[in-house]
Amino acid sequence: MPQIRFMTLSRFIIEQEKLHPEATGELSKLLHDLSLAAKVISLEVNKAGLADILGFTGDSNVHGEDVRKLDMFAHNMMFNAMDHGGHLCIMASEEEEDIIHIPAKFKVGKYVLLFDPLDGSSNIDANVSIGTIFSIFKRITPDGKPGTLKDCLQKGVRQVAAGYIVYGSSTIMVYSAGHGVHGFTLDPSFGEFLLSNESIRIPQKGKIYSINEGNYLYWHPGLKKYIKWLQEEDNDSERPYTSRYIGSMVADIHRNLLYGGIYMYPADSRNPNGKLRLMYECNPMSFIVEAAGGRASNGKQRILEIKPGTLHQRTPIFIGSEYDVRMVEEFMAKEEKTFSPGKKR
Ligand code: AHM
Ligand code: MG
Repeated sequence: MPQIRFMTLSRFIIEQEKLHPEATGELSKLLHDLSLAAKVISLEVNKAGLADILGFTGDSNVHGEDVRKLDMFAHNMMFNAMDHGGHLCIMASEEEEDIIHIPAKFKVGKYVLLFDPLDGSSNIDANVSIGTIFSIFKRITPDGKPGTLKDCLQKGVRQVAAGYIVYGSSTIMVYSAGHGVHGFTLDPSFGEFLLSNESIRIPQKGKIYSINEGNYLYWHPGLKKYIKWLQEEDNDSERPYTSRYIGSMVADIHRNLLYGGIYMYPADSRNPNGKLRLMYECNPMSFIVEAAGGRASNGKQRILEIKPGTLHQRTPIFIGSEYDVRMVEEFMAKEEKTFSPGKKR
């Protein structure tokens, strides 16, 4: 009889923990709680077309964007699943302006959680893949007390774990706690995440580029040249590349992680810092992609080395296969003097 591999996320996390005798098990429990939140959000996303949940709440979030009902549902679900475990001292969410304290009735722990509850939410109503992203740090303020903003504003390189959940044709959770990147697919029939992609490695070079080309006019001249170069024919460097852009960062990066390629959300002459948020989107995705052997930068500097100044700050991002990210950095470096981001032309 063929061997059936029945590795649930919970079992995998416990087995990983055994490899690190110094581990207290707190991070494992935290990841487990996150997977519970993911299951509930997944259920809700999947029935979105049926329930009276599509559309806007009528409010705006801290970025002045309309909040959709599912965004708020996911935000509340994450908070409710994570507030009482005793592992966290503070949280922050893309949907909330300030840091989120652990209610006084619950114990505080040594970890810090930042999350984007539902990324790519402009796609919700069209049934396109969306995702949840999370980033975990250890606190830097003294144990036993409520966490502070200082705990949240750490460089990405200090993350101890990060991950994302894609709600697509199936629901997949991908995480790394620094030892490899692993993917688990949710079996909807019995509600368990099962190991589907062990030790994911991103190809060193890809054939896919993902960027919103509608912004071409406003780009850095080096970026314009790079994209044109990708579209030229050259057998040795396997060009032209293929363009794939869902407009949902988690789904675009998940695909490129598996197949190889580059995802870009650059600065441009209208948006000097690009669009995506360092703490909720860029740091965790960069942690995952680097752990899988890839590269992530803002064009000049490693994303994980950026010192955050504010919770909701944005950064340009170039992320994916090592070779591809290096190439775009080179193209932009050559044209550096001719571009002033934020300056209208
Ligand atoms: P969101 O956090 O408001 O959902 O925005 C983030 C999303 C990313 O998932 C996606 O890659 C990007 O915005 C798409 O932006 P654009 O429509 O400008 O291409
Ligand atoms: Mg987002």
